[in-house]
Parts: sequence; structure tokens; C-alpha cells
Amino acid sequence: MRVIAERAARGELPIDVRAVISDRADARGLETAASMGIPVASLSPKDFPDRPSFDSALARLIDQYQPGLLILAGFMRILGGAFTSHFNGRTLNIHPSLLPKYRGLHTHRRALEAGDAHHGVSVHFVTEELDGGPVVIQARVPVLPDDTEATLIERVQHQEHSIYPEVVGWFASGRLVCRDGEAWLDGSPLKNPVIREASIT
Ligand code: NHR
Repeated sequence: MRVIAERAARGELPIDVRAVISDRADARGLETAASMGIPVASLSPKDFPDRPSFDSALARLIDQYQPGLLILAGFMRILGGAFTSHFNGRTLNIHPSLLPKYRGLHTHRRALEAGDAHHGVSVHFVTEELDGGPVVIQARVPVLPDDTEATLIERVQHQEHSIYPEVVGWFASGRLVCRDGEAWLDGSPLKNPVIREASIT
């Protein structure tokens, strides 16, 4: 979130960040955004009787800003079908695995436990199916013999800061769209995600 907002503020991305919204009032991202002069808001699930009512209040809050794109960044609440169809084709998420491997949580740990030689991160359009929407780009990183969860997270996060702004730029400039459940880049459907092969950093 910070990296995207900073690039936008420097004029390196053709977007204006209309708001940063969290389900946690104490989220660090809200402080960061507020310090940059970006409007912030939060909405606690505890104040709602069930998931659908939280989702619909969140959708109404977001709609007030009339966003062309929703960018999930560390957002950890599963969103229901009513929410995802309302924002269909204009919601992106970044997920720390080489999808379709390791949907859900604790992806770095699972990759280490499986002994994978490579791990990575995917940017995908959000659909009702958790971490199951069309994948736009993936960055692959090596898993090294001495890796711990922390060192692997750091290596993957470095790539996150590169590919997420890149995809946001594609969407904002009209090069990337989601149509009929598929991601299209430069007028062609992406049969496979774009792959960035990262060396060790
Ligand atoms: N919602 C939908 N419908 N589709 C997606 O693709 C979504 C989504 C909501 C969030 C981010 C995702 C990730 O990339 C994301 C993608 C939360 C969980 C989860 O299990 C899983 C994946 C992701 C986000 N959340 C638990 C829940 O009950 C809470 C876990 C916790 O608080 O630690 O909501 O990581």
C-alpha cells in the first residue's frame, strides 16, 4: 500500500489514491496514508452481526469514494459474493504464492515445509473464489537452503513492491481489463500469467 501510494504521489502512477480503508482501526497503513494526506477510514467487523452486513457496509463506504479500482493489500477478511460481484473486474489482490499453489494463509511456511525450490507472489483479480480469480502476473523467487519464514517473506515482499505497482499501472492506463472471468492485457486474453523471474536479493 505504501509503495503504491508513494509512486502515485510522485506522479509515477496515473492514479489518485482516493482512500485507504481497513477493517482494523489500528492498522499501520492508516497512519501511513493519513501522514501522506490520503483520506482514511476503518470499519470493524465486530460492529456487525454477520459477514454479509459487514460486507455491504464496507461496499457502501467504498462507493462514497467512487473508485475505479480497489487494491487489496494485506486485507485479511474473506469477502462474500455480493461484495465481489459489486466490484467485479475492478478489484486486485496480491497473494504470496505461485497460484494455484497455496491459496489461503501461511503460504511461506507451507512452501518451506513442502521443500519447494521456488516460491513467489501473484497478483490476481478478486472473484468470490478465495485466491481463485484470474492471475495477471507472478514473480518467482528461489527458496534457499538456509531460509526461514522471515527471510523468505522478505525476498517475496521485495518482488511484491515491484509487480503490484506495475499491474496497477497497467489497469490505470487501460492496458489491463478483466472480462468474462479472464484477464486481458493489451487486447489479448492472458492464457498464462506474465512471469518475472527474480534472482536472489
Ligand atoms: N475475498 C474473496 N472473495 N476472494 C479473494 O480472492 C480474496 C478475498 C478476501 C481477501 C486476500 C487473501 C490473501 O491473498 C483476499 C482474497 C484472508 C484469508 C482468510 O482466511 C484468506 C486469504 C486472503 C485473505 N481470512 C480469515 C477470515 O475468516 C481470517 C484470517 C485472519 O484474520 O488471520 O476472513 O491472503
